[in-house]
Amino acid sequence: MTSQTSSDCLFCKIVAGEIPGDRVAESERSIAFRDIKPAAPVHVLVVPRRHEPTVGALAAASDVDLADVFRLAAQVADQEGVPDAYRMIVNTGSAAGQTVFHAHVHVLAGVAFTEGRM
Ligand code: D5M
Repeated sequence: MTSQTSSDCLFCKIVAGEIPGDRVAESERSIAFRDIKPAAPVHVLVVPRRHEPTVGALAAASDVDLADVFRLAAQVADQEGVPDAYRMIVNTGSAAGQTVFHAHVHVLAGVAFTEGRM
């Protein structure tokens, strides 16, 4: 099911085209757009069209939508010319830095990832 939305959700509004997003890729189930506050030269958010508050909730709700988000994220890395030099980040919960409660994966590239694993 891909039609679930939340009327007060920012990313649902970008999915619906009600507010602008700098889209770089999309699939039947997911869209990818540039982060409005980029933390790296490449900083794209990949979100399911379906509204779920976290990636964990998405995983519990739909294997297909979860897989599609990660497939599109890898496609974005290819398109951006960094197929083997990118990082995916998922924040879950405000204590971990999540600010938008619609599942999303950050795709980051273009910086030297020299600091350990976090
Ligand atoms: O990441 C949420 C991210 O969403 C954060 O990096 C800013 C970004 N953001 C917020 N509003 C917009 C719009 N309108 N377009 C594009 N990107 C946006 P989190 O993991 O929840 O901290």
